[in-house]
Amino acid sequence: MNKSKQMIIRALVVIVIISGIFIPLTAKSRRMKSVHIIEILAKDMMFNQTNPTIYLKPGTKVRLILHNEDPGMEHDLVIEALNLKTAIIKEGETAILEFTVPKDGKFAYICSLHPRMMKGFFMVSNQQPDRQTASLK
Ligand SMILES: [Cu+2]
Repeated sequence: MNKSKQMIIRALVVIVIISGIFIPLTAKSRRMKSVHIIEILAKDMMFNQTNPTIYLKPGTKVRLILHNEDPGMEHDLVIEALNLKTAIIKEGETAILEFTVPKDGKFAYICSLHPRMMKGFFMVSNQQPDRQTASLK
């Protein structure tokens, strides 16, 4: 093997090592940036006071953070159609659901302990703007 071939091989090895380090990093930071955070406060037997409709696009990565600030009450958040549920939490506790929005549709979210009073909807569509009507307080 002559010297120039050795140098080419060495350069290729360096490129492989560098891309092996950086590609996973950039992919990871892109993933983290695109997570859509939804904060929901369970209080006075409601989610965010109004059980808001939350608009999402299919494929959105969601981190749903449920806080319970309802004295003496336990709550959870269940999306039956997507087979998702938080733990049942007490006042002062927080539960997190992470999921990828799968498809177009209208999906109810409820508190399984108070499904009549605590019920809202996720509207999933590419037509809707990617906005969140839910506000924390
Ligand atoms: Cu409840």
